[in-house]
Amino acid sequence: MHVRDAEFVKGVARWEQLPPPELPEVAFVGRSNVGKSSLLNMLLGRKSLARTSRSPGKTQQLNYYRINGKLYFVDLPGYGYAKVSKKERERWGQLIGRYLTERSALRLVIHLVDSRHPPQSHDEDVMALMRESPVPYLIALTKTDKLSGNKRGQSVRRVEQVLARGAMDVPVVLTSANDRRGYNDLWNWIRDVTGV
Ligand SMILES: Nc1nc2c(ncn2[C@@H]2O[C@H](COP(=O)(O)OP(=O)(O)O)[C@@H](O)[C@H]2O)c(=O)[nH]1
Ligand SMILES: [Mg+2]
Repeated sequence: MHVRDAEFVKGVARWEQLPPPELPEVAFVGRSNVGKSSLLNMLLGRKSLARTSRSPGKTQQLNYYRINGKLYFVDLPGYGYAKVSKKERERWGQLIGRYLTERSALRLVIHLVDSRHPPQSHDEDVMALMRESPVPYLIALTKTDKLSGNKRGQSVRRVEQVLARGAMDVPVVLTSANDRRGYNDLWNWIRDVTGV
């Protein structure tokens, strides 16, 4: 995929601030430190786009990036910040929960899970939400360059087992921002669901 243009558009902290649903949206969600910024930059062929928005408090916002004028990448606030108060976490849950299940422009949710660890309780929360959502959903295992071939297979099976408990049949894609693993798979999914 040739990314000619990738620009930060806005940060959204409340439902009313969402842009008009005129472009297809692909959302990225995952615990802080899972490698979300790195994976976004890998997909966009940029060094640091996913860090360049300067709006204050951006970690608690949905950050919209317009790609080639044709689709939005939506970087959801990383959950699992120890510093966020319970009240903020609840607000996070409400906005994100509603976004993931009700947003009409949303075509695909990419949930990042660290390949080195079993899914955490917050990961299972996202899976449970997506079980109730009509939106196509896939799991991207991150940082797979840190694992041997065997361990990569184990990591996929571990996630599949958790998904199977919820009777969920969801694609699991191995990715790495370091060696660009998963680049073609992810773009193929994105192209399929958005038609770009
Ligand atoms: N080995 C390896 N490290 C990674 C990879 N992706 C991210 N990291 C490292 O993980 C840490 C968190 O990455 P970042 O993209 O900022 O995560 P975010 O908090 O989810 O946005 C940084 O130290 C990155 O260098 C990867 O694919 N492989
Ligand atoms: Mg980040």
